[in-house]
Amino acid sequence: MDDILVESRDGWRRLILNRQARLNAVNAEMLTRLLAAIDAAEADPGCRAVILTGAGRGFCAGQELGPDVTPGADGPPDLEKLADTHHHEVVRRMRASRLPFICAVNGVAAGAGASFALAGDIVLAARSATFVQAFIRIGLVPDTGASFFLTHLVGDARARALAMLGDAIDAETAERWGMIWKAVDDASLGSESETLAVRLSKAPAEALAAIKTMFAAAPGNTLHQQLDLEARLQGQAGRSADFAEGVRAFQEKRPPRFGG
Ligand code: T3D
Repeated sequence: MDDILVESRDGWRRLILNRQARLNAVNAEMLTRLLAAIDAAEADPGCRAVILTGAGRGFCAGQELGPDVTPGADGPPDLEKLADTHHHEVVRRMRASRLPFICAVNGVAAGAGASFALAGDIVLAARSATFVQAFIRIGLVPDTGASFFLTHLVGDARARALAMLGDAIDAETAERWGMIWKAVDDASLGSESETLAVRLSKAPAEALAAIKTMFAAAPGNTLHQQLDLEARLQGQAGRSADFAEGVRAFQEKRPPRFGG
């Protein structure tokens, strides 16, 4: 199957959702292949950053409204199991990964597709892209982390309205609301996301992984707990070869060459 395309570059990979006729809506088999692609990137010591994007005019239209979720003779589908073993596993692995994930949202991101986009560490979106909490339109509730991401990114008032109304918002609104890092011209999404991937692939990898760890912990921590965590992770960073190189490069007035 070619519904998950993987492009390997020097220091980074691009994972492309590729079911263009359905705006890259996902099903269990496709998500299994996406999970395998994430694992392969994680296992490759030469890979230091990942871009997740969609082919064609959509980023991802969420769960495929097809056989996986259509009530049949056996009764309704088990969405709890499907979410837990597939959609939610993608978010768990993106967030637990040592690798920085750049989501390059090239078009509509709906339902779980919007959640995959927001699970990225840095989210760029083409100006023509839209984000739709489509769940309510079909009688479902936000999942794949949507209620968590939205609450933290845009605040309770906007999160509730987006979830309850299911209205689409455009990339510039998403940027203004702090839901994403940046809206960029459609034509430059590819090059801007690649520039970021190259930059992150040359950044201190251990420090990037530690930043992921501390931001993952922050929402559940008190200030004092977070200070303790920051001290521990800073201690770890302070023992790294990248820190030694960073200080040396500063003193020698040259660009650092991080290899950690
Ligand atoms: O267990 C679990 O947790 C399950 C997981 C649930 C999480 C979810 O993701 S629930 C939400 C599922 N997704 C949706 O409800 C979105 C459905 N799609 C739409 O509402 C619209 O397609 C969009 C707003 C995304 C885009 O609209 P538009 O007008 O730009 O495109 P379109 O014409 O509607 O779609 C183009 C084609 O893609 C079309 O096929 P056709 O008619 O040309 O043959 C359409 O049927 C297909 N498509 C779009 N989304 C899906 C889809 N096919 C199957 N499943 C889809 N989700």
